[in-house]
Formats: sequence, C-alpha cells, structure tokens
Amino acid sequence: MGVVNVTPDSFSDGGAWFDTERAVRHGLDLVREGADIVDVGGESTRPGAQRVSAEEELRRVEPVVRELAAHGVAVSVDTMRAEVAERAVDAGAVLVNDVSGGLADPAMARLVASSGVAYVLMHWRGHSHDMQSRAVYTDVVQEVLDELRDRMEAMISAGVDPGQIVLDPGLGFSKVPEQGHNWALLQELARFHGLGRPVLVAGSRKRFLSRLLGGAEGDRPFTECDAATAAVTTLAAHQGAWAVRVHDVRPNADAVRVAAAWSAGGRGLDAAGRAEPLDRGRP
Ligand code: PMM
Repeated sequence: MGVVNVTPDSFSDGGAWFDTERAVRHGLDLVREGADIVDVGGESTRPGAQRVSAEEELRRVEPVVRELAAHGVAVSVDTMRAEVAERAVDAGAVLVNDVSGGLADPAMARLVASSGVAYVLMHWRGHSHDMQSRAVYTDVVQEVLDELRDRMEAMISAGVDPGQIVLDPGLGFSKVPEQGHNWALLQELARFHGLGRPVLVAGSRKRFLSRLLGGAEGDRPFTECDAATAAVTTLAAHQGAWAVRVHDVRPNADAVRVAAAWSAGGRGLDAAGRAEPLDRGRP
C-alpha cells in the first residue's frame, strides 16, 4: 500500500503532493513501483496535529480518489469521517482506512456495513493533539490486542461483515519510542493473526525508526529512514502481514518479494528464477 498524503503538514511528505494533479501523478508512480493499493489521505495525523474540516478534507481527497480509480487503481481512503469515506467510496475507493478504528465518528460503522468495502481498523486511543499522553500501558501487546478485539466486535455488532476487516496495531499512535511500544508490537506481530483477520503494518518513516537510527545530533530525518522501513517490511512480510503501508514503494515491494521467496524456499519462481508479479489478494 503506497501513501499519497494530500496535506501540507504530514509526517514525512507533508506538502509534496498537496495539489490534485501532483497527487494523482504520484499515485500512478507508486503503482508502477509495485503498489497494489494507493492510500489517499487529506488529514495529517502526526502527533500534535490539529484537525481540518470535513469540507477541506473532501476538497483534498475526492478528486484524487476519483482520478486514480478512473485509472483502474485500487484506492484506499485514509479518513476518520464517515462523510468523507462515503464520498470517496462513491468516487471509486475500495477500502476505507480509518486510523480511529471507528471511534472518531459513530456513523463510520454504518457506512462500512452498508457500502461493503474493505475496512482497515487501527488501534487508536485519541486524536493527534494529545494521543501521546495516552500511551500508558502495563502490557502494550495484550492491551492493543484486547482493544482491537473490542473494536472489531463493536463494528461487527453494527453490521460490518468480519470478512471486510483488516487489523492494524497502529504503530506510532499512542505508542512512544521511549517505552519501546512499537518494537514490542512488532516482536509479537504473530499474535495479531490470532484475531483471525489480515494484518496491516504501517511503520514507514515513523518516529520510532528515526529515533532508533539517531545519534548525539538527534533523530535521523524521516526521509532517510526508507532502508529501515524496508527492513521492517521484510520482517513483517515474513511474519505473515497482509500489507505494509509505505511512502517509498519500490524497496518495500522488493522486500515483500524477498520475504515471499525466502518463505517459499524457491518454489513459485518462474523458469528463470524470477518472482511472479506480486498478488497479495484482497481481504
Ligand atoms: N499512519 C499514518 C496515517 N495513516 N493508516 C494506518 N492504517 N496505519 C497507520 O499507522 C497510519 C495510517 C501516519 O503516517 P503518515 O503521516 O506518515 O502517512
């Protein structure tokens, strides 16, 4: 899953694609580099970010979703708002990526149920302006698992088919580098398969990587964390992740193929020893 943030202020690529035409071109580039899905977002969720209005969010994402879908791209919309999700689905999105797991907008469950599209349900404890103060855990892995299961059950009670749901531990959201929360979740990623749904991992260019690689001069710049992101992808794919959400697609698509070839021990390659085109399937 390649990321197109149509925002002026996102974590690592804020401003770069803040224009419909550039955003669409970037989305098409990501598909050429190997993305199966392009995730279009119009609201930054970086720690401390303030919300934008639904009108502004729609103005940013709707034309990009429509244009990419018209080019045959499988488009995901990264939104916490049912209204934005609905308009994006009408414009051709096939997946709703809701970082709030249905908590930010009570109308989201109904929309996901009635539209029948795939739904990424992420672990979330609150909006960006104060989410890091909610990063208080006794056992981060168990608590994230329990909270994801509760949210999944709430969505199912509201009419969502379990087959629509993809789960995401929400790296960086109410998880702090100082406590090692993100690494604990990655170490125990296999336990998330126990919830019975595909798992998405989204560590690309996040602070826990820039902190890991930083030195006395401070954190490594986010845009210099793509090799580390690809390393996370290799390990996540090897542990059975369904998808990774990344900014720089090519090295991560390569990493997924390496992990697949490694796991298969050479089976499934063509006569020249090449990987077959990637097809991870849809949930
Ligand atoms: N992280 C960001 C945005 N959307 N969606 C999912 N499902 N999981 C995530 O962890 C996630 C997300 C923030 O990252 P960005 O601003 O670098 O895109």
